[in-house]
Amino acid sequence: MSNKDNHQEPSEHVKLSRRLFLGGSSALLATAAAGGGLSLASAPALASDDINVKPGELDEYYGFWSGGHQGEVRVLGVPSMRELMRIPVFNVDSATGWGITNESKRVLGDSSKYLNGDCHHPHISMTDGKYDGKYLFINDKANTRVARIRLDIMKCDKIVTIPNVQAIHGLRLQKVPHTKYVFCNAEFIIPHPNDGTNLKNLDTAEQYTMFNAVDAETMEVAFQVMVDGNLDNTDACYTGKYAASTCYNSEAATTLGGMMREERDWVTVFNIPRIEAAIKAGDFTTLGDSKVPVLDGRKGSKLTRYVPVPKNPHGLNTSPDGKYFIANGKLSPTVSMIEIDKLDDLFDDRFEDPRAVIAAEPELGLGPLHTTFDGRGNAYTTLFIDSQVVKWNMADAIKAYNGEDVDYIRQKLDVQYQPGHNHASHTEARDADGKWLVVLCKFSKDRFLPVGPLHAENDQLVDISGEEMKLVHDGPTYAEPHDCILLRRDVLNPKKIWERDDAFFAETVAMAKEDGVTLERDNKVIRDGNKVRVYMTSVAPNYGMSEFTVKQGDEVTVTVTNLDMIEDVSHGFCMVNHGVSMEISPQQTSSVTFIADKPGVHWYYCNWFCHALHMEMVGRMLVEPA
Ligand code: RUQ
Ligand code: CUA
Ligand code: CA
Repeated sequence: MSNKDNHQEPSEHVKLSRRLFLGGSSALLATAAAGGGLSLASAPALASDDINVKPGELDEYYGFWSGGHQGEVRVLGVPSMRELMRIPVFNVDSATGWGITNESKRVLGDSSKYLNGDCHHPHISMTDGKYDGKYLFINDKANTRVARIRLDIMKCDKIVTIPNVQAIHGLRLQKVPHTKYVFCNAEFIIPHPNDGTNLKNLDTAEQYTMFNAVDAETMEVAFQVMVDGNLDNTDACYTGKYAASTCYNSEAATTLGGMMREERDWVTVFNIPRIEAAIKAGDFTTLGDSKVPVLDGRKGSKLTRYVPVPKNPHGLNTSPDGKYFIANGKLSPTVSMIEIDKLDDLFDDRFEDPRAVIAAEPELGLGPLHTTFDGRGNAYTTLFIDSQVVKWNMADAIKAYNGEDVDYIRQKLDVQYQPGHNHASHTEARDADGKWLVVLCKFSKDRFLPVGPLHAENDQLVDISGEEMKLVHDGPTYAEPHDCILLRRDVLNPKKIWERDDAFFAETVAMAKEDGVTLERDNKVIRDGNKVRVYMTSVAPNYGMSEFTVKQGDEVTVTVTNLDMIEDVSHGFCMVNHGVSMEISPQQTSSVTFIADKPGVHWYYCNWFCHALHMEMVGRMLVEPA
């Protein structure tokens, strides 16, 4: 690892506590296994007592996993860690036809030309600081997008490309009073304008990146704020007033060495009410063709403050008690606790030292990346280089920072290996419940059967309900779930069959209406020049139409409406040799458009197993030669 060579030397405290702990914790486990020593038997029941979710039983939590550069979102049950569903977003999905159907292409909009994505941070909409289960939002670093998933149907319903910036990385939601804004960081500093005109004099060109806010309901970009340095991860507070982002490239460098030059970078704090007031007052500009208000939050602005923290910080996490923004040091063995109560003062012009908002800066170990919480005053930080999760106590860290002789480290747990994010149940909400911790390890090496040079990630499940963290499960996952979020199952009540008036396919329904077609009844072919629209129903194991005829070169749109009312009876539509396939679940309408470029007979078939006669659910498209 390149940053292994460059990290700061750990202090004696870190080295010592790690050594002691490694020895200590294995001894502890051995005695516990032997039934002796520290009595775990008398402790309250651990969450892991019911990790075995038996056949037919349901999990206690939904887990939403980012699919990383695979581009999708996955739904897992926790604690079983069984994968329940995949929600395609920034990828193309052969099974559901995401990226192929007209309904998905409408959501993807102009960006449907991209076949890749890189999503990291799934977050659930909130009301009054608690998950409301309405939407899940996720970033696409690869093509600078933000997507929204409707959790009632578990489909992506909106995607927006953020203008004027490159690479949306950190993404978090306003928590209070509700998720009005999706805050998202553009990571890379680019010249403005970025049209090639200043390539010859980049050194003197104006260059910056921006903090962005997307309106969670309309999914339009509400504002962009120029900053000094770059932007990595972000989070919002529980007052609705502030968001904070880490910056690892305060140097505004373009090389690895340059980005590690300074001992300190910073956390940029954004004052949301001041930003809104500035927009109201017309105190903004726009860039290029975009109408989005762009505000200047660079140093000296009243919209932002820059709090110096050590070195190349990465994760930014708000503690569920609402008290701290925690910036994770990455190249420093520390995390920096920023006291949110002091931020009003920080924005007062008379406030002199921005470092005075630091409540503590505990040393935790090597490569702290992300922190999560149990709602009982403890924090859990991943140590990438040490391959550990460290449990530490926030109040004790503050005491130690103020000179008291207390050990704030509670436990260090080896994980396998090199953890990035970790995430505890309900940890981003006021009701963090401290039961489960998912540790998303980047490397799995020897933990699974070898499957070639490309290895699975390893998402480990840790029971944190007791005093001691307890590793209970190894979960191989495909590239690369940076992050996940756990939601108690009672918060969600997804639909089991579609409603006919669902907005997801409303546009298709409207187009059928224009053709005089009632989707719930009609099987019809409508010719409109060389455009042919084929409308058919499906009821297991039949399509409403077993044959239709078009001419070579026609643009054919097939719209299928599944009239089945029975839960779980999904049909598919696959036109052989045409790259066409899609899902049509009960009461859903799906459509797909393709060119009938080959004369002859072409079978179509149902590709979701729906009935004993599923194989017989077929039809033929006859294409007359031009
Ligand atoms: S951030 S660990 Cu997007 Cu850490 Cu991936
Ligand atoms: Cu319908 Cu298989
Ligand atoms: Ca730096």
